[in-house]
Amino acid sequence: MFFGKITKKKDNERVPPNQNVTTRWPVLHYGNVPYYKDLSEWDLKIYGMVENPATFTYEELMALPKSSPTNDIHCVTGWSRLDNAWEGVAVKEVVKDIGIHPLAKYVLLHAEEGWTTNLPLDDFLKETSLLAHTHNGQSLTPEHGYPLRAVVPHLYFWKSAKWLRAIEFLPMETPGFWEKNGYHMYGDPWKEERFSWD
Ligand SMILES: Nc1nc2c(c(=O)[nH]1)N[C@H]1C(S)=C(S)[C@@H](COP(=O)(O)O)O[C@H]1N2
Ligand SMILES: [Mo]
Repeated sequence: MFFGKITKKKDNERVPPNQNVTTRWPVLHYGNVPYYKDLSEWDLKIYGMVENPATFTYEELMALPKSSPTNDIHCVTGWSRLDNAWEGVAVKEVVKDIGIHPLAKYVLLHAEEGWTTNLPLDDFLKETSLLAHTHNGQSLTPEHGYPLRAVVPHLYFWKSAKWLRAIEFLPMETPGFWEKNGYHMYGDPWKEERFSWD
């Protein structure tokens, strides 16, 4: 595990409790990094409680209106990284024509190799939720989620699935990979919702 240069927690409003600011960008995940040579083999599926299930090619996603938010990320292991400039497509744009069923209340994000994470629908649909392909002007590296990762900055960073391949809309909350292994179902860094017993 590599945390880079860690500076002492800043006593200001941007850093949640018991987080340390790093200027490096640690790589953290379970499982293998996928290496894509050819994005014609890649797609993003949207399914579950929706009227119009969809499969996007990379090109189709890139044709949607672009967003370039800057935000802070907070990993449950204790590092925070401030002022990340992302480029991608806002979740709101991606789901615009999907026809989300009124009884859909949660989403499960599916990544490569069956890795998953869950979050409430309203959190996923927040203005700030993004599907990102670029970080600080550089295409995401394979280690950080190339070609596409979720960025849900108001929750701990494990909810920001790297190598995103599908979005499933659900009526009930279904724990994802880390949530099944004791991480919190919601994961608010400001309330330190790290583990399910917190
Ligand atoms: N597909 C996938 N996405 C994942 C993970 C993972 O194991 N697999 N780990 C999460 C965790 S715990 C963190 S802290 C961030 C780390 O992202 P980074 O490696 O780009 O810093 O990715 C999240 N997204
Ligand atoms: Mo994490």
